[in-house]
Formats: sequence, C-alpha cells, structure tokens
Amino acid sequence: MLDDADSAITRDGKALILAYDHGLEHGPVDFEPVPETTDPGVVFDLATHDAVTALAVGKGVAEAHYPSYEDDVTLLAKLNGTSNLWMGEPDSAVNWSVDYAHDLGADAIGFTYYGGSNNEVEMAEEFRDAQEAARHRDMGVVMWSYPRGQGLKNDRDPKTIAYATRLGLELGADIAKVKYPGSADAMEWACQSAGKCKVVMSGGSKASDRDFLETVESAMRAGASGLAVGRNIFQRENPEAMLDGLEKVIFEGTTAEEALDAMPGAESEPAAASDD
Ligand code: FBP
Repeated sequence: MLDDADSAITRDGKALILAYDHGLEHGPVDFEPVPETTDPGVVFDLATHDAVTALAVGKGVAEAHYPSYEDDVTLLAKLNGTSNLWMGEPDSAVNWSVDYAHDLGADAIGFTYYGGSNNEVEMAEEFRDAQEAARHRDMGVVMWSYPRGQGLKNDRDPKTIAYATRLGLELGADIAKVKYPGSADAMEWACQSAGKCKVVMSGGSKASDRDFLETVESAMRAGASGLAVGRNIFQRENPEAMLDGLEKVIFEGTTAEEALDAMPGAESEPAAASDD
C-alpha cells in the first residue's frame, strides 16, 4: 500500500463507505424493505450526506447515475461482482476495467476477494491487475476480503477474519473490508494483523439502531478505520438519522449511547436474526 492512496475516500483517515452493489450480489429482494431504494437515485442522494466518504456501485449504476452526482459524491467503482443465481464455488466476474472506471470519474476501486475459494489463484491474479492499474491512476484500493469456499467452516472465525485483513495488506489494498468477527478482541487482532492496511467493518444484515451502533463503536475502539455499509442504511425508514449517528461514532469518536441520544426515535429493540 502507499501512504495517502486512500485519501480521496477517507476523512481524517476514517471511512464511511456506502455500498450499493446489492442489486447484483443479492438481487432486488434487498430493496423490498424500502421499495424506493430500488431507484439508485435515492441512494445517490443519501451518499451526499456529509458522513459518507464514498459510494460503492457497479458499472451500470455508475454509468446511469454518477454523471448527475459527480460534484457531490465520491465514486468507488466496485469492479467485480456475481449474482446470487451463481451456484458454483465462490467467484466474482470483473465487470469493468480500472481505466473505464477512472474515465467515469472514480477515485477508488473496490474488489471482492474470496480467499479460500477454489478460485483464489485466479482472483488474486485479477486483483493484481486491478491493483496495479489503480496505482498508475492514483486511485485507492478497497478489498472486500471475504474468505469463503467449500473448505471454510466459519467465515467469521477470529483467525479467518485476521487472515482476511492480512490478505488485504499482503496483496496491496489500502483498505480491507471484513465481516465483524464477533468480539472487540477478535477485531483488534484483525486490525493489528493488517499492519498499515486500514480495516473497515462490513455492515451486514439490518440490526436495531442500538445493536448496530454498539457494534460499530466496538469495531472503532478495536482499531477499525470505519465502516462500509449497505442494508443498515438503505433498509431503514430514516437512513439520514443513522448516518448522523454514524458520523458521531466514526468521525467524532462518541459512544453509541451518545449518538443514540442525538437520534430522536432511535430503535433499540433486539436485532432480527441475521442471515449473513
Ligand atoms: P451490507 O452492509 O449490506 O452487508 O453490504 C456489504 C456488502 O459487502 C455489499 O457490498 C455486498 O453486496 C454484500 O455485502 C455482499 O454480501 P454477502 O456476499 O456476504 O452476501
């Protein structure tokens, strides 16, 4: 990694990446809780919130909507992605090139890497090409580091998540995006394992306001540099209130409790069962 390569998508070294590649990765079912979010324009509007440091979308959505938002939104080009209809060993098709993303105005690239998949070698080689092209363009590199595959029993095991962040460092990402490994200690180990590669927590399926902010607070105290989140924003009835809360926890270093106090009507019921 290079010093400051991620500066376009961070503020004071911290990141709040709004992810909206779910239409490809999961399908429109993710938009059902708030059907208006089927329209990418609704999520681009959310990405103009001060707390958001970058919006991660795929090629077609970027082509169709980014020209209207290029002054107000920082584009993170999610280069690869595969639909939920794919039933094979984890893999991800590279859908656009770094040059094409750069020409569209992207400041950074995002790349899913399934360490442990039978396709790991091919994915590492694709990541190499993208990472080096991004370096030539002074673009930041974010790795969605999601170990999975037929040999992996638990993709959130602390050892697995620490390995995932380390893969980000070893392969040249500026930021590794990983699932929360379930405890502050495990997250701390994951952050230490990443060395100079920053670590951001992946949002996961929708949780209550309290549960979500408390997990983000725990990740930040463990050394994370922020969050990359999709459903926990766009599946909320009041996503702006959650972005206000996240701004406090991530950029101002407040507790979740302090953030909740500033969010009138915040939900604190137990989270629904997680499906990821
Ligand atoms: P969420 O915050 O909604 O979990 O989004 C993060 C993300 O990495 C998305 O960018 C991606 O579409 C999705 O999760 C992939 O989830 P998975 O492959 O684990 O189902």
